[in-house]
Amino acid sequence: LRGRSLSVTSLSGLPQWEVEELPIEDLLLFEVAWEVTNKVGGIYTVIQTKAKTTADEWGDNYFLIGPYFEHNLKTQVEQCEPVNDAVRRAMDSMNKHGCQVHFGRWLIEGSPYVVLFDIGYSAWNLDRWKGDLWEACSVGIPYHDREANDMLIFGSLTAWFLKEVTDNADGKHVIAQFHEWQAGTGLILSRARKLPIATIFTTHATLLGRYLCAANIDFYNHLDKFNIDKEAGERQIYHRYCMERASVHCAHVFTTVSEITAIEAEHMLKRKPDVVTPNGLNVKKFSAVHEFQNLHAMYKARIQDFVRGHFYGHLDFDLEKTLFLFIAGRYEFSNKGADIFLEALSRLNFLLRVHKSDVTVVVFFIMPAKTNNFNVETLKGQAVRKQLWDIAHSVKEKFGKKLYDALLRGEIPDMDNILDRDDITIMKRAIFSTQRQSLPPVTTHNMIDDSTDPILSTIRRIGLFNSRTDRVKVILHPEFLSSTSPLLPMDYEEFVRGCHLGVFPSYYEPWGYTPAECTVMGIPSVTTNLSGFGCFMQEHVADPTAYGIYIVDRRFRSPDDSCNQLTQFLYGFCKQSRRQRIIQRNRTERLSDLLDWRYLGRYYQHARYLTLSRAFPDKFHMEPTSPPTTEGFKYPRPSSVPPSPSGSQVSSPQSSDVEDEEEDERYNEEEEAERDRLNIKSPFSPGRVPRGKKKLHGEYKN
Ligand code: G6P
Ligand code: 1S3
Repeated sequence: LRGRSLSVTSLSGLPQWEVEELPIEDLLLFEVAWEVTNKVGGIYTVIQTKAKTTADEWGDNYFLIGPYFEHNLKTQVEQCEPVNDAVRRAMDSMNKHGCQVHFGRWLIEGSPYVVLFDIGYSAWNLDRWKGDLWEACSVGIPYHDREANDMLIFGSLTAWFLKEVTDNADGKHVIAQFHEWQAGTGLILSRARKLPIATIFTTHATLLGRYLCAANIDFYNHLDKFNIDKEAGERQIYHRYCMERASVHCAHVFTTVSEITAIEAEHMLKRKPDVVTPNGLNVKKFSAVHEFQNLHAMYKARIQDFVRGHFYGHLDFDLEKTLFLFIAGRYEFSNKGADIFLEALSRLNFLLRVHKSDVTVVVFFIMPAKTNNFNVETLKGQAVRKQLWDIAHSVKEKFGKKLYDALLRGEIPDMDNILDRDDITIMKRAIFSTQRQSLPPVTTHNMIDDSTDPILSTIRRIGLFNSRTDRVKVILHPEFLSSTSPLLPMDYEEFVRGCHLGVFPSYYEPWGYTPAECTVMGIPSVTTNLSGFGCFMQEHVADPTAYGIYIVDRRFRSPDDSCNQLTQFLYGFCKQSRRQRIIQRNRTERLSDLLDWRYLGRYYQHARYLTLSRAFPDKFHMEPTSPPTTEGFKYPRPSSVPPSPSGSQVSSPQSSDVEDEEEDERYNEEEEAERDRLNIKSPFSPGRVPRGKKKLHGEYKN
């Protein structure tokens, strides 16, 4: 009988924690998800960012299972032969029986092994497998739901594969973790066939939660009142909901990504999750703090260039006093909070105008919708900018040459005549060409559903048309960003770094990676107390606002009050000085340890141990104990922020005018002191490590 053995580990600034040590050499771990090598949404980010820490821990005994798509395989996977005997035999057997199973290393950090099933190739089994599912749990899938049918094939292949693996596992115990309902059928069938595996089911959102919230229902105040079977039936997702619910109840261990989704799952799926596994990121720290600040300046310059082109002829605002805000993600208008964001922007526009602020706000909406490519006006803007740049450059060259020649002759040139008539004419023509009859466009693409698109319709209603008097300008970019775009050639990470604030006032957001990604890049963001991330930050940071995490209350306030609160956050942000923004970015970046998989991965470790102890109680023993917790640990309020109530009302680093050197010095000392405080005051900290020394295995090393 193997007892629970623990080891202690730590990450700077955070309390130490215990890790359940598993006999990895005697185990095989499989993680199953539709998004393995296949980017659809947030689950891809979970799997891809977590791969490194899991592969580091599990080595060659870790495998990801996903669907095969030719393009994904060619671009992301290096094919190879499996070294593991059980996996090789399972693949051989399936391939011999008319399946196509691919194997290789996924070319991401950690390069984990992937097993990919060709769904189309095995589709001829569909009817038989529908019968199997019916026998296992009496769930039928209608023929017209192509996605659910694909998931059944995927699940059937997974269960088949796991059967072959366990037949050949040579005494090794198998853990299989299934993500979301799409992978759930594999779990249901494995359990119905009594395969000797320890299972975990992880939900990243509930089907009903997503649907009900999108219908603008007051979801969180009625959680216990829904007739969920009826709701699922009315929305024609009854079979999917059954697949989801069966997966949840078949699993030895059920997990979800946040406390708020745990409550939702209890009501929508009728099982309380055993473990909450918050989503992390693969955090890479720069050795010097100023490096990420430099990146901000560099990428901001690229965004400024784009804005110069987009607003040509209307560039009567100062780009040095222009803030870039953005919202990004799946286009779910109200779930992602685009509705209240637009309303708040309209109020912000009013406030900036009446207070005669010299700040301009340019807001990007990066949400993919159906389009017919870029529109002409937008492309023209960038062409005009390029033309002006070329003209300025050639005139500058001529000017420079004349100046140089004059200096060589020992003369100061006659400045009035240094430009000839032709130069002036070219420049005048260029200025004339920048005149435009229309306002700078609100969208960069030709939208297919232009008249019914919810963002555009709202913009029409609130009248944010990018006119000269507007202090808030809006740009809808209905396509994900790419460094090969002819319009805005930046990838998402570069774009985020160049912006000032990410705004994600979601109503339905089980976790919410977008604000988390902002945080690790040192960019402040707005989130809500209905998002998993927002609740997590509220729990672990004493004054999130001071760290650049603005949490809108969408749970206990009316929509109008939430919108006012958001407006106040945005207006407060606009009032900050550059120095205050720099200080705030430093603080935001400091929270990234909290979001590191090296820290959050322990919840997955705990879930794995728990499932082993439930599936194989005679081999793995676990004392009844609660999951790992950081209860009581909070990032303290930064020392320059005064105690509440005044401190909690202001949104930013407090210093009044902090532009001189003395203030810089004070700031640096304050930073140092805070870092120390984090180490000393943590209730978990066993003692202070002397500065300049690192504690390794209980010993101080230089
Ligand atoms: C970074 C750079 C500074 C730059 C600043 C601009 O901190 O290191 O050189 O002045 O960004 O900040 P802002 O918030 O105005 O974009
Ligand atoms: C879901 O993706 P979504 O954007 O549809 O899963 C993500 C990963 O767990 C999570 O961050 C997000 O909130 C969910 O909504």
